[in-house]
Amino acid sequence: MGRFYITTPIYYANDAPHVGSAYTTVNADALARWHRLAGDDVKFLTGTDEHGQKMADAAAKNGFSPQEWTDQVSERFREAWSVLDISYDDFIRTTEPRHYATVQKFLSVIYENGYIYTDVYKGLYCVSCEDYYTIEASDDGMCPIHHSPLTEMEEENWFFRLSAFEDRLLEYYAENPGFVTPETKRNEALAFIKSGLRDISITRTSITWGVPVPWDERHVFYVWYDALINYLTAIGYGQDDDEVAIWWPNSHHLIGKEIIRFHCVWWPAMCMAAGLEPAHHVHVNGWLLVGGEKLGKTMAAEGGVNLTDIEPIALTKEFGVDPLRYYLLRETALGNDGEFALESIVARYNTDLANNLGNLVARVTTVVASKCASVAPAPSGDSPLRLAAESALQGAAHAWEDFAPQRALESTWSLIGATNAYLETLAPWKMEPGEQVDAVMGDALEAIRIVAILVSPAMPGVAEEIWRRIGLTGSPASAPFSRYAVWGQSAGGGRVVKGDPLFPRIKSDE
Ligand code: ME8
Repeated sequence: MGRFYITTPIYYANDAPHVGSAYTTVNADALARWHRLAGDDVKFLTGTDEHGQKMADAAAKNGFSPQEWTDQVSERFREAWSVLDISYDDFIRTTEPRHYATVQKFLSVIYENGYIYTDVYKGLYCVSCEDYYTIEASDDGMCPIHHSPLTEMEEENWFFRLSAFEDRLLEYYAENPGFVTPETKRNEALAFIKSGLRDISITRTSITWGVPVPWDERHVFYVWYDALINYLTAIGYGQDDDEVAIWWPNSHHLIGKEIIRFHCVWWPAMCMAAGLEPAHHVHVNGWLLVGGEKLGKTMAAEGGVNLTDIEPIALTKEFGVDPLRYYLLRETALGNDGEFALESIVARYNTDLANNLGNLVARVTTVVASKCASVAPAPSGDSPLRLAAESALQGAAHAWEDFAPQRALESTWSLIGATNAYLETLAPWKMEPGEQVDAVMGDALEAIRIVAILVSPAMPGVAEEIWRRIGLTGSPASAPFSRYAVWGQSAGGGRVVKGDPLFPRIKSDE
């Protein structure tokens, strides 16, 4: 049995979740579910990032204190994740006392190790990014991501000696080629390190909404510097060394590509400065785009898109929870950018879900009802579908291990396709009740059983429903799949139920 500690970025609690935040969260959830299915001991962490200028501004604009505001918004994230069936084990808020304790402890170690010093900082700041830009990196004085004017800031701050870690980071990357995936994103991080690292300002005196600096109470930590440490708070850094020793070497951060620099440069350097190995692995996802632009809250606020079009709960009402999850996992490789469009959700739904999966389950349950008196026949040992099932299982397992839900689902759908083709060739619906039809349906039911197991990380609700319809007890998510998803495990005899269509077709506008 392995261990798998998966984290999402902690989302800014300045505004409600949108489908971009749901994208990373659903992917992390499916990966967590796969690893539980594989029999691993899993810890899945998500949460909200609640400090910083942006939060203080959003609270003031809405007439609340920062704490009142983040209480409300953080709750909206929990609600959205509950609707989306996100199986997190821990939800962290950076305003919790446990986080303050870990941040102060971790940063005191770095301070004592001599990597923090004081100086004056001057630069161009983007409040939406909570980040400084050099004039060269800016877009003519504007933020290259938000296209809003950058503000000149000058502060006496505490600094982290990031420049001291250039060589050690390069060494670490060389020794750990799988630290950042995919390769293109690893190269981006490496290019950044090789371009030369400047020390970073890690505290603020301009705001009070943050974690106080233990050795200088006039300052609070800069929001990014406190946020990254959440990954250690959740495993008890400073409180429980055993927990850290168990989980940290098995840590996987899933992040969006705009925060590579923080997670792949700053964060490993911070860990090194504190005498801790960096996280085990960072996987970088691309962006969901609308009209080529990153889909997000700022965009909605600027009127670029209709907020209701990107609100996850509204989308689940329109398409269903599992179909939305399926779309987010299946449409784009986790690492690439992809255009988000309601028409593509409809197309995926009608093709993959209604025509392929839904149709397969409907056909099989209907024929078993009419030709086998609704009792599931047992599978045969040497069915031609056996090979298709074994190869789908193997393909899916490798893909999930590689952080490639899209490929895992393609592999799963290859078994759905093979089973539909098998049924079309043999046309059991034309056969008389008897041994022949029993043999075909026993094999088709076995293929569907394995499909239900393989789709369960992506569509947990649908998988349970299929399980029930093909007359099985227990759950498709019972681990470990290596024993469970093997051809010939079911003995037959269950009561098969014909239900309403799993995925009623959606009429598209065209
Ligand atoms: O950056 N496409 O929080 P955030 C894909 N608080 N993923 C998207 C997306 C899109 N259009 N929009 C957002 C922060 N995301 C910090 C993180 S971690 C220590 C601190 C996802 O609310 C993606 O994972 O801006 C991105 O990295 C994250 O949401 C940013 O969320």
